[in-house]
Amino acid sequence: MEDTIVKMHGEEICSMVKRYQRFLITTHVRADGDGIGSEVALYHALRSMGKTVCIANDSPTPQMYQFIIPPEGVYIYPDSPKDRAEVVFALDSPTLERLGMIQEIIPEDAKIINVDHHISNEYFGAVNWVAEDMCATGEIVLTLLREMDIDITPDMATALYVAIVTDTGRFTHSNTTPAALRAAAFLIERGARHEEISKNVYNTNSFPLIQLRAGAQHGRPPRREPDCRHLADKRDAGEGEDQRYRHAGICRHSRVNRGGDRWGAAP
Ligand SMILES: [Mn+2]
Repeated sequence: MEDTIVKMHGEEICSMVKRYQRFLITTHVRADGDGIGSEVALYHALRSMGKTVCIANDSPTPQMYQFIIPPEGVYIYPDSPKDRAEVVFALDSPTLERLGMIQEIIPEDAKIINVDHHISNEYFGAVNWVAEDMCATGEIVLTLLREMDIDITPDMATALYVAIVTDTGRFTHSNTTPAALRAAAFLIERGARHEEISKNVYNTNSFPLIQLRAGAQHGRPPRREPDCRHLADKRDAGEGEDQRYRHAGICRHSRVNRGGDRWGAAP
């Protein structure tokens, strides 16, 4: 992304952050690694600036991402913060509707800052930083924090690494750009705990998922749909057995992820 565009967005958001005190951060329904990682990094950054900030989401945090959730926790609808937010950061969400029930708790007079990399983004914010060339919203948030001269701590770096590693499919999707790899390298320099990420996000399987994988190896159809919300947006995929395997990440095929469309190249 061109330096002038980065500067323009950086300055615009920076001046909003300076002007206001109370912030709410949210992401799309069935939050994924990019949405949650981006939220958590921005949360730590705003707190380091002395802001009042909370995260509120439509859907529960999948177990695999719990390890990056700050000790203060996140609100899951209908739980919602008492403080009225002046500014709402909507992260990784192409439309307002994709925020789900969180739309209900956004104060009418709140300014929305829309930060996203989906090609389908509807520019619904008062400020919109939509960068389709970035591999993940986490890459945009990292660029923003660097523009704002935030000292990137190991907690922020870990959250942003989760965002990038999950949205690039562990650096295998077509959005694994040189910039994505540079961002990942920078985050490890800043203390991203990548071994902890691998353990939590990729090497800890739920029992139903293990059963499903075992069944797939022996050519047996899955008996019931596993809870694999974290792996794909089911609304983007069709129905049927193949899809259920696919949700579990079992199918081997080249994946395209342009703006989060991770099943674009499915056979
Ligand atoms: Mn994303």
